[in-house]
Amino acid sequence: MRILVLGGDGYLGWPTALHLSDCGHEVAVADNYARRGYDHEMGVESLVPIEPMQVRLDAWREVSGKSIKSYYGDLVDGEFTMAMVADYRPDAIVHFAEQRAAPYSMIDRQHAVYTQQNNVIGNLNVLFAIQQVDPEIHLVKLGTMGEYGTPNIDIEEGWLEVTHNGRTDRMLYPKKPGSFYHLSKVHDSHNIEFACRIWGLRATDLNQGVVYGQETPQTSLDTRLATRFDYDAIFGTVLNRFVIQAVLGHPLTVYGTGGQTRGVIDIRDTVECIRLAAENPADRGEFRVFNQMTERYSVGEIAKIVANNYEGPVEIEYLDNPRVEQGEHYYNVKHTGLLELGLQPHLLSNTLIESLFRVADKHKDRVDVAAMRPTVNWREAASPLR
Ligand code: NAD
Ligand code: USQ
Repeated sequence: MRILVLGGDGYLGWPTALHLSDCGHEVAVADNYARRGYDHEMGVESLVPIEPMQVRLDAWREVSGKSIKSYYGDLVDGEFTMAMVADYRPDAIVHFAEQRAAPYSMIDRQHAVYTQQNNVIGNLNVLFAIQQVDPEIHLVKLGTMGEYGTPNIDIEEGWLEVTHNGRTDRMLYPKKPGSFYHLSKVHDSHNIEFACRIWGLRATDLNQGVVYGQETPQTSLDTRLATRFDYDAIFGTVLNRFVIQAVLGHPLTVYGTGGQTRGVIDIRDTVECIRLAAENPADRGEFRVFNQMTERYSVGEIAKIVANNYEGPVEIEYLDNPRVEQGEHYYNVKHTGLLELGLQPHLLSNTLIESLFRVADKHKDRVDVAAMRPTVNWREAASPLR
């Protein structure tokens, strides 16, 4: 298949492009390198050094003998998006290219507005490009488990059968997201479902949980193929952060009681889920939703797993939660769709955590310690940046 990976320079987009290429697909990546720009804005860098796109592509050609095409541009520019889709003519578009950090979207008005404009308009431009270039193209869109929030009922895969006053309908599952970023994903989901309904597009919305890990079989073939590894309080995700904190001998920063529970997934499963979704497309007119997570843990449990697996002493610090989220809640998620397509999950294991400790230890001198502490508070309209 010909697959266009939007956001192909990112933490997940780059290893996905390599995995798809390794599996024999024709792959192109597109990016505007906004993520590298947020690093400059925040004054931090990926813990693991990452190469410019051209070096990455040359290294992949050298190592695998396979070429990946690259487009440089901003999805918010509708003409660029349309021209790229018309030029590449993919069978599937995998869409990772959004501002993805909840804390970044909660810094102040400008960051909230940027996040929603970038994400919602970029996604709309992708929908229009598919409709105009070829409605057969399958859109595989990265959503998030955080779209649902933590409702006091079971979470289904995207849809809910509702009986109200004696009548029944199949409705999009009601959403209760926890940041302006997570809200942008809800808006995207509604726009995609609408496009499937009116234009007969085919789309898969992957509501992914928090990703952990840094290496995939392809990225570990050569240091030039490494993907980014964020640890700062804005872009770093919880398990990755805890691993680095343990290695530095810093306390693990659990927000609130640590009772908040999330779905999680290994980066090696992320790339495989994308392959499975792309190779098994949704039907024309179908808005298909999968909950892309393999296990659930509370934040407190994640901290204990990391602490118990580290060779040295680890302290856990319970901070006032800078976010507004439920500390204790019901959480029961259906996530069978990808398993039915053949996913064989890598569950959180000692081996994985050991490999993460190794990666963190190798690069620990690159850590900007001040960037570890949370600076963005959900209750304030504008928290000062460091
Ligand atoms: P990332 O920030 O590392 O990668 C996103 C990439 O998209 C970046 O390279 C960025 O430059 C690019 N991009 C952003 N806006 C763009 C635009 N307008 N035009 C072109 N390129 C643009 O993020 P990631 O961690 O790889 O996440 C990828 C996707 O997966 C996101 O949509 C995110 O919401 C979703 N997701 C991530 C996680 C996680 O834990 N990392 C979990 C669930 C869902
Ligand atoms: N948390 C801590 N301590 C920390 C960092 C985080 O206790 O040092 C807690 C947060 O309060 C939250 C949980 O850990 O309850 C997860 O936080 P996170 O920063 O790891 O993840 P989140 O903000 O939810 O966002 C990440 C990705 C985002 C993706 C989302 C999946 O950045 O792109 O959409 O995970 S999900 O959480 O399922 O919505």
